[in-house]
Amino acid sequence: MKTLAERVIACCRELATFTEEPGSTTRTFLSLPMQDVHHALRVWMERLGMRVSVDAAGNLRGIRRLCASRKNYRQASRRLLIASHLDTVPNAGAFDGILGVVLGIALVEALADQCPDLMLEVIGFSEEEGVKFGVPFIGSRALVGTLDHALINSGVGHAIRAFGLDPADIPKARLTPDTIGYLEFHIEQGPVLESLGFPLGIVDAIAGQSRLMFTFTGAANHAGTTPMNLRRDAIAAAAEWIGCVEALAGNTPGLVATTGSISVEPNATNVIAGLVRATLDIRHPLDETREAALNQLTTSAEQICQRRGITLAREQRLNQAAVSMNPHLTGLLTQAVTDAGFPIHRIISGAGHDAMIIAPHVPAAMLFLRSPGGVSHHPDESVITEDVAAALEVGLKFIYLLEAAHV
Ligand code: HGY
Ligand code: MN
Ligand code: MN
Repeated sequence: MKTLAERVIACCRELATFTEEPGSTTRTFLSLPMQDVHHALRVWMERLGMRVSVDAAGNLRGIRRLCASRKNYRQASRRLLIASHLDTVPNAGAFDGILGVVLGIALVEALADQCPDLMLEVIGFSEEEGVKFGVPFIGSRALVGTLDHALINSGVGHAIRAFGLDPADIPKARLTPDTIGYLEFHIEQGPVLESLGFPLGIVDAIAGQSRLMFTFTGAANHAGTTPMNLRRDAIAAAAEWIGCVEALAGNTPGLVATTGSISVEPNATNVIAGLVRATLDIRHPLDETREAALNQLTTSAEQICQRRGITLAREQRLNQAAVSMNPHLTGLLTQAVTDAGFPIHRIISGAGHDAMIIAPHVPAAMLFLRSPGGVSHHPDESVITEDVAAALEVGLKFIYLLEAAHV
């Protein structure tokens, strides 16, 4: 299994070179480098006898239906999805998302001429991070029918057509009734497994998250002639609010809140800023805590703006509830980890994943691999070969436990 694990890592690292930004890894929704990723994975999947397609949301889909070694092998009547995302954040690492897709294909190869009575479908989702349009989970939402028309009629539809696909076909991407389970392998993207010295973690739930844009509109003016008490400085207002964001999250156990992007107009040294757009990404395992914190930060922004004569606008871009993984499937995954001889650690994911979109519709389970240095969304993101081999071993055991279980 170690050789296959080495090939998985080498494949992820090669795919990381398919990028919009030479010298770093940036691959957004249906960008040109995504064509290269599709081609590379299609070659591998077709060599394994998988039937490969790209659905209208740009998801790459490979199905293993038949089994060469069993001539009278009837087509499996139950389908297991093994999936994750192919897009990345800007200046990303080589494993976030893509590792889960490549591991799915490697599992099909590891099965070789074995014939579990399960159809395996490996899916590489087209968009999970939400970088290009500020809206995440476009690929997986197509499977559960929550891609709204406003989104499709916006730039998303244009990008789909530019990729050679037809948005009118998106309904054909929906989950099929024979789907009995969803399994997502993913790097932990945090320090917990490394701190324990464990290769793998079993996800119990994925924290809920809200993503918003706050716009602070003041008055641009001359930096040299405008007295301090006569200013409506948008940067000063946003900066005061961002301090509140950090303070609230620092004082609320389990809450994380981030302003990851900020833009300024007119953005000149000698001009008082007239407008600031600041994003907010806020997450917590409990929805009521996240929502209460978001309300408190909205009130803080309103109070700061009123005092400073600034106009505030707030645009919600994502309001994703926390999602628990399926207890039965997670139990099988736990059994598979135990049978493979690895320690068990149950974990809540602070990062969002496609599994949270699929889980309300299909029993879903997630297996984390250790993130050395706890680093992710960064070029230093990595995995350990032995952990990848462990994930493959667990994946094979999980497939047979699922086949045997009455789901
Ligand atoms: O941002 C996240 O939670 C994930 O990396 N998409
Ligand atoms: Mn990510
Ligand atoms: Mn991810």
